[in-house]
Amino acid sequence: MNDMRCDLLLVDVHAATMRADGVPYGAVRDAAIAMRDGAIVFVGTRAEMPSGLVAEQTLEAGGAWVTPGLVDCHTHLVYAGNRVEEYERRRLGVTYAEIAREGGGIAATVRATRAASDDELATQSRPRLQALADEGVTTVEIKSGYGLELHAELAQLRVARRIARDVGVDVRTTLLAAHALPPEFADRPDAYIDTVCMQMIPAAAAEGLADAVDAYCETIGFTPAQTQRVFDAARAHGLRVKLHADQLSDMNGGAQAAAADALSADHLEYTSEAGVRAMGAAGTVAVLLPGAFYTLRETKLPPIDVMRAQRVPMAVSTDCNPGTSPSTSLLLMLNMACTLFKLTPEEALAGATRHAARALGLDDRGTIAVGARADLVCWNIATPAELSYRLGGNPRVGIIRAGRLKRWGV
Ligand code: DI6
Ligand code: FE
Repeated sequence: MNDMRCDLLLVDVHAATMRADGVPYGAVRDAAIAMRDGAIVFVGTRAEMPSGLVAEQTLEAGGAWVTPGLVDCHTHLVYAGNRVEEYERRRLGVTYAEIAREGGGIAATVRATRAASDDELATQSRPRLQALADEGVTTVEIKSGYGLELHAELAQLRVARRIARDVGVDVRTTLLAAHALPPEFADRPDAYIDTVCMQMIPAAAAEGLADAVDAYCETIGFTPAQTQRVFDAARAHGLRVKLHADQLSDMNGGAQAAAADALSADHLEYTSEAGVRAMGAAGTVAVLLPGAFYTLRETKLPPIDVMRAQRVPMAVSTDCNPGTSPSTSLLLMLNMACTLFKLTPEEALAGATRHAARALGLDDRGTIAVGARADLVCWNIATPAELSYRLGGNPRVGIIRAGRLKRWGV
């Protein structure tokens, strides 16, 4: 083998590559990973390492485990204020749907978000993104949906991009203007959807501010027909779609997302077997959000066994939002996905790496493989299952972003 140069060489490490190669976690013990120009150029055992490999910098990881950088593929983390009062009321017996009907819930966050300046929004949201990044998230999706009018929606997307630059993570932004009905359009949902389709989607596309479009299809959200109009407008502007589907009731959302060639359908507690089959056939990723299930004290489990049988890729995400999942810990979500949804620890980790990347349409990350983007996290753990075993705690020791050491140690 000819001489091979690399910028960074990671050794004294065990790799959970998360490649679907039949080995649990795609594990490679005593691995070496070489990176050049932001990408992985070699991964294998240290013994297999090309003999002529010359590294600018060698990092001895002290026997740590390394995984792909984590991907949090469903968040609403740009918002102002919080909903702690609503949380207290819910504990006193008022339901999420009742609060929504009274003009609280999402609408309360919309009022606070509209009232905040861009700087305030960034200042309040940045610590949430930083918390995710501290736990090894290197790619995050952030939705709008708390502006519900053109300028406030676009401001949320701009702030999402800005705080991602500040924190040093990759971001994919999603326009979720069809999240709830704003007060100006009370009782006129179709007129609001007109605005979403004819004003907001075109503007977000023209300014290059959105990578995808999402909608909240639910009895307390929008109907399947309104959702379809949003999907059609997104397609007309060259944007892929995602869907908040079947969270509180079966709206046939899984099947509708599949038919629209959606990147993902998310939540899915009430999705029917037919819906899961449609997703399997279309290759739609199922994004599981155990934080919302837990916070709402849901009892209906998403049809995980059917998803497995239909080979639907299952992602796991925080759904970080002020109402139903005020969490900034993707590792805690892995634990909940295992304990509440009965995923295996390996499925949960694939859900925050390989499958989460796919839920964002990103095929250059989510596994440790030659050619993939060199986003890696080193962990002080003895086995990869420890990442979902713990209820809290952060065993992250190091983060490599695009082939460069971003941080090492606490
Ligand atoms: N995602 C959402 O958009 C809503 N539920 C969920 O899981 C809730 C957002 C909110 O209450 O603010
Ligand atoms: Fe959500």
